[in-house]
Amino acid sequence: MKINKDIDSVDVINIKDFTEQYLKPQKPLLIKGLANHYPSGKKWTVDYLKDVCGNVEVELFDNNNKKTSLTAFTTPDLKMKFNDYVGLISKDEPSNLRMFLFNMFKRKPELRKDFPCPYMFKGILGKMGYMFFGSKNTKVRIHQDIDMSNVLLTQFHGRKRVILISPAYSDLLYRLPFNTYSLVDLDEPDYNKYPGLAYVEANEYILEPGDALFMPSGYWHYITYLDGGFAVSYRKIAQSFKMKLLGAFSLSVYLPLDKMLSFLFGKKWLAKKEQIAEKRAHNAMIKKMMESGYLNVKEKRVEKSFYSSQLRPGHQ
Ligand SMILES: O=C(O)CCC(=O)C(=O)O
Repeated sequence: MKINKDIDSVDVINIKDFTEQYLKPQKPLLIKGLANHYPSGKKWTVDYLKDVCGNVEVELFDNNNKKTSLTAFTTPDLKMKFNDYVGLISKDEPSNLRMFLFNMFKRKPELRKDFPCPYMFKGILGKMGYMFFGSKNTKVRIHQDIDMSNVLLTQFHGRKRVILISPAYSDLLYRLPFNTYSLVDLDEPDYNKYPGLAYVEANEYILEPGDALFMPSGYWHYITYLDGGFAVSYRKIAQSFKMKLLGAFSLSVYLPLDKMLSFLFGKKWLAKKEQIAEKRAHNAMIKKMMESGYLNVKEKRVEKSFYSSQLRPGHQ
């Protein structure tokens, strides 16, 4: 896998340039210090949020819950008062509990005044701001957002490493069918099990407090909390008809179907999905090899050992 650290980054950008150069071509962008242009930039310390939201009951996801590897995270593992949760993750020991996609603005609408939807993301989803919290070393598994919307993730406290990968690599990432996540481990890519990863190109971003990352629709993201911290995301409906349709379909058909089949068949259904993902990755690799001249049409049928042992462009 090739990781590109030379990424597009700006301090300020006007709406026209953002739309023409990033939103329309669906190109990721790091906007340094965006939060500092809003009252939240200075105001939103962890203590301030504890004062405002302390009694709110928040929904938490447990990274150690093995059951969630079978399908998408949609049901929280537990609920807790915000103050208790922050107390827990502020301790020195790591915590596996994450606050994920929590609509804090619904519970505390006054917070929205401090950080309204940034100008470049205004639209019908602009009222929905979601909060994410985690402790140091927390990992957010690699996934695409199920509704396929564009995302603007703004960091307020702590640093975060984000690996972004274009949806063009979905097959080579072994995307599970009926789903928007993959079982590959990007920290320790297993090229024998997942040889397609050798063809994947990713961008790496380090978000500092105040920074915002534009993640175009369908972009895969894998996140590591370098420090304990929190962020807020705003969303904007996908640009293309194809992504809009995929988002609507994923939410209304694929997700319920996958949940039902996971409930009925558990690991057997997961194994079937993995088998389909492997087949798709195999076909995508053949295509890549043919495009680069490694293979001609007659050699189209190759053994897995061939590509796993010989072809690792940009392999780290
Ligand atoms: O920052 C996080 O914890 C996760 C963010 C994320 O996955 C998202 O915005 O879709």
